[in-house]
Amino acid sequence: MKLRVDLLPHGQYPDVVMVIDVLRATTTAVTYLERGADALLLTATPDVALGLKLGSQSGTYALGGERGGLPIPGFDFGNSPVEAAAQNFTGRTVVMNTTNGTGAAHTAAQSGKHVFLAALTNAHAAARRARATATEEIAIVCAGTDDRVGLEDVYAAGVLAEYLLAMGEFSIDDGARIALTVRRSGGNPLEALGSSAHGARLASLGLGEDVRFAAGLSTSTLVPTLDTASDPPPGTLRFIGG
Ligand code: 3SL
Ligand code: MG
Repeated sequence: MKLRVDLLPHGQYPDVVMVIDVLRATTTAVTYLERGADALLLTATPDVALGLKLGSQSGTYALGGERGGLPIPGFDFGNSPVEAAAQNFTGRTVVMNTTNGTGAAHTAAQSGKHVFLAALTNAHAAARRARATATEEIAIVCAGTDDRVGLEDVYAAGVLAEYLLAMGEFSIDDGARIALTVRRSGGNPLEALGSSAHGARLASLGLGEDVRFAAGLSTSTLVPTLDTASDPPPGTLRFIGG
């Protein structure tokens, strides 16, 4: 079995792919499902999300997302796991659009056979699911920030790689070796996330509690899973809890 870590999204994914945007999109996605959401629709653009809401009965969709870390005008929520954890989304579908994380999921879904969203909060469950599903390769794809590598995502990829290596034999690529090195030298999750450029930026926006939340290790067993059995609205990917 091959284990590969892409420090930024690119390329083809023939088998299992786990998308990571620890700060904050995939952490928030896990939280929406934890808080009862029926499903998540990750949109290609904010306008797709706003259009869905306009064309639906009030209350069907809750819109969550950000630009520059701040809520998008017309959306109901930002991209905050702390905010999401304080809500109850039972019976609602959450529609998400974020700067990097939702786009990384769209890139992965172009070729990936099985697509999961991973964060530190669901790291052990995501690794277990990937190991149980893969037949050939597990790819861990870091979203990064604006086409630049993010320390927080590479650190989380290293955590996932550690879990996977404890579950069986893998041949690993250089990306996985880099992620493991970052994990082993990066301190604890809060130190790693807090010292990243994006962690510092969120703290400067008064969103340091989100960084703390995102550093929680394996606190959830929910693994957002791309639903390939149903046809989602155009321009969206549908993830359900698994
Ligand atoms: O880039 C993204 O998709 C976001 O997760 C960034 S932020 O942490 O919400 O600013
Ligand atoms: Mg990020």
